[in-house]
Amino acid sequence: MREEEIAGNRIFCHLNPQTYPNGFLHRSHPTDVARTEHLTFVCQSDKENAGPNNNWLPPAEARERLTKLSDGCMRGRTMYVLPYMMGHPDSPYAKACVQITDVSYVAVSMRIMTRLGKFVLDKIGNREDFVKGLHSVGDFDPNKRFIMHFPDDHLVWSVGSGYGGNALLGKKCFSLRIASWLGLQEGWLAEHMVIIGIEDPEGKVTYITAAMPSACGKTNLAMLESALPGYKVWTVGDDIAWLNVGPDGRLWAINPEIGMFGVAPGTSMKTNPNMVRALRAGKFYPTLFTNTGLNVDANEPWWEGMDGPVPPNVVDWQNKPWSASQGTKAAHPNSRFTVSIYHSPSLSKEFDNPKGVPISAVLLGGRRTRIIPLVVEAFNWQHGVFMGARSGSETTAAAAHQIGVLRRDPMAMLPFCGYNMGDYFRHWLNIGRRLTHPPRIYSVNWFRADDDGRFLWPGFGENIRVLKWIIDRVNNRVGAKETPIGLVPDLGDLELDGLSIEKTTVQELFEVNPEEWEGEIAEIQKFLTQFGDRLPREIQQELDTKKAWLQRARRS
Ligand code: OXD
Ligand code: MN
Repeated sequence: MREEEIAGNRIFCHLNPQTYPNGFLHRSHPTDVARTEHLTFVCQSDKENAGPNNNWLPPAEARERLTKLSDGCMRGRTMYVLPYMMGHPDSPYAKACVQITDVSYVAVSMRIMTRLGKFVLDKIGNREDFVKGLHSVGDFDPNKRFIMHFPDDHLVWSVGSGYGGNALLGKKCFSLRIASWLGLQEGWLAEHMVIIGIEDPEGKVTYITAAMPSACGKTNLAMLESALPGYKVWTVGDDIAWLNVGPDGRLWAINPEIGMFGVAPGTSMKTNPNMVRALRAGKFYPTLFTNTGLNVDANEPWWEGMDGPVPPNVVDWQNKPWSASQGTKAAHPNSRFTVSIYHSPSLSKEFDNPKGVPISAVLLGGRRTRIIPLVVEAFNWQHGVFMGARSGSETTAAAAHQIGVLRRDPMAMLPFCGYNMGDYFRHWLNIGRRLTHPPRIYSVNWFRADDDGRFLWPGFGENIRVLKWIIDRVNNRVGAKETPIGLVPDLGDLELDGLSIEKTTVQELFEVNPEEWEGEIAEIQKFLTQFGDRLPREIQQELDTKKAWLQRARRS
């Protein structure tokens, strides 16, 4: 099927220019709506270097397969050549790349997401060391879909999918999978993290990063509108952070992207008012809405969780008439917007600083309805790396798999680490040794629920209360209480004024129950054992400390 024929529609449909200036609706092929991890391969020359966390093929065999699938695939189509930089062109941490694609949607999306233009070709000149991306949708056949990475050749080759995470090769494929491998060799980290500055009432801005799996609220956190007077969150990045040890021994972060590719359903004035404003800004770049529903009378995108009543005349993401009584969703659960970060009213003035921003705290989170407290500070860097290694999350619609099951997802990087995660934990430990002023590490969880499945914590703008405690900690303004799993707030230090929350609920948010931790620790051990002798001894030590605590708890 040709690109122009998807769902019998135009590629881009103009939306209402008054309410969504420069806004376009795009509908994808109906089988092509999320990342396909089972078709994503990291073709390291040595299988052990890919690790149990990646699908692997010998590079020569992978190339042969792709060559066959790609033979003639662009015939009769338009080929777009996209030279782009990940990172500000003046940044010592930026990288030059070129992607070719046969899809206009991909070309336009890359224009929004990356610093793209002829200047990159001039920068590359005769050099060979740029990252290469080959992309074609072929005939959209899911049986002929592969996203293959060749870390040694700095090459990504993707066929059969036009979905963002599979096709915008600067994003997951390069800025995480290939970049994490480059980072291992060059001594830096490529992470699935938000970067924000938190301004306190004295005007001091403290920068933090936060790793969370896909569709767990990273973008909402990145653009958070504070519920506490005097506090303000400034957006530097909503998905990817490249972290380097600076000459001053601190950790410095840049966001290599200039756009946001976020989940639409649930986005509203309550959950992310700054995003609602950004989506309607339409200033410099177009804004794309992919697989949302359409409010036909207003010619506006529509999704579940949007403010206001359900409009009377809606078509769903496949352009079929829809009504709420049908019991289906109008917007695909992984429908997305692609929007320039420059449209965000919360954009940090440091966003284009080539040096990046200095990081004082690293948050590691996931969607856990049980066991994991609202916030826990690690005792030290090594303990923090263990917290990241043990992280898990209940799965969402961002990737094609069963939804709502717990999977371990260390540092939210399981689908994105371009090499063996045992080596990745070791790399984190090594980076920590080079930091003379390391950021503190925190485990966070906005999603703990009671026995009836109701969330205990309100989340969204109220998360500033947790961020306030964290910046108070890193600025040495408050103490903390020790538990066997780390440091938690003295409840008097957690700002709860103006929030209607029961004291018992707050206690429940921080409950550390050894009986529940028994199963958790056993599962973590099972997960980590798969890395065999690549698992650093330090991580096993941390796990053994937890086991010793449980043993003591059992005896008493
Ligand atoms: C994303 C993802 O698109 O993590 O950012 O799936
Ligand atoms: Mn992501």
